[in-house]
Amino acid sequence: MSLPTSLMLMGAPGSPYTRKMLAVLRYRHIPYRLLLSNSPQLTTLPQAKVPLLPTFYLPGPDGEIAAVTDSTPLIRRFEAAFTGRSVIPANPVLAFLNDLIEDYADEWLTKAMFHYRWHYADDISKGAKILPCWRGFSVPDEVLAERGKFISERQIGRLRYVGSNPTTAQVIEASYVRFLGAMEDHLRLHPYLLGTRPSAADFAIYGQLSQLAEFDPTPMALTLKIAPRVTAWVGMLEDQSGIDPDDNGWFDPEDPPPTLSAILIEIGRVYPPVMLANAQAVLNKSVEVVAEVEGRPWRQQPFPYQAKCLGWLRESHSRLSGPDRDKADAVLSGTGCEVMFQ
Ligand SMILES: N[C@@H](CCC(=O)N[C@@H](CS)C(=O)NCC(=O)O)C(=O)O
Repeated sequence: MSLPTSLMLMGAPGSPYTRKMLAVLRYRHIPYRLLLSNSPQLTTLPQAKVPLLPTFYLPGPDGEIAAVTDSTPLIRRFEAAFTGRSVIPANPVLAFLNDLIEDYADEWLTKAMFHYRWHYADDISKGAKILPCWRGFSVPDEVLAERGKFISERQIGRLRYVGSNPTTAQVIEASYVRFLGAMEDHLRLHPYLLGTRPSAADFAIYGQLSQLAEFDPTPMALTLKIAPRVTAWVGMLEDQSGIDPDDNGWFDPEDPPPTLSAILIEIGRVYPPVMLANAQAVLNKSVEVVAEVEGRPWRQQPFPYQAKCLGWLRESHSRLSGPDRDKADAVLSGTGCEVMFQ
């Protein structure tokens, strides 16, 4: 079933995955209509089985409108449905690296986003004031305050899902600081992660940073202090509609710039140990994921969805032809990421 020329989605400005998708749609020149969660139009639309932001309303094989979530497969679906201005590199090795970095952003960097928002008093206070407004602010102050209290208490209770706890807080924060350093170094020389044109990986990182660098006061101040280019980049990535991408605008995966390798090394320090231990815990039906990150203990509740993410990444790796897999393995060799594909 072909997609309508204008896409309808529900989302919110405070949702990193909504921001990821909106930026992709703008860059790709795909028209859309964004509904906030208090839109009356939602009463006529189906609900997703797992209600997540963003939710897209797309025709299924029978032509019926279905509620569809999950940004990563949606980006791939839109690649097939709308031509030009692709966010997936044509080169299969680079496309694999794009998958890996996109997943790191969606599944690891989001830990920093969630942690900073619901750990520090200033951030909790801003979240509790502003997030309920995006579901309607023309209500009495007491109603907004009540909704803010409800949201913040629920989200603080969910910190355990991303693994933010007294044992891991320092690991999450140190990894965010190192990521900022690596990203700043990269942006000093290159406008995007994988070349002179944006990829899905850029938009995934942008989505998380749209909150970390532009909304939550603690990581916002930190980002500006450590990585002013990153702050500027986030402002820019939001609307890439005027960029004219060049077919030759991707890096040669056989000769990645050292600053990209440094980003992969940072990814390799934190994301593989947790993804591997999580997949094992899900497989064994364990009650807890126990891992070690940067020599420190990591403990969190198992997260079945992230075990699937690891499976998809491994499929992306095994789909490569023999020679391309060798090239991808050469890029990953020594970064720490290779352990996920052995
Ligand atoms: N894997 C999903 C993740 C989406 C997601 O976790 N969205 C968050 C908001 S950013 C959400 O809806 N959480 C549940 C809630 O807020 O009730 C994607 O890539 O779209």
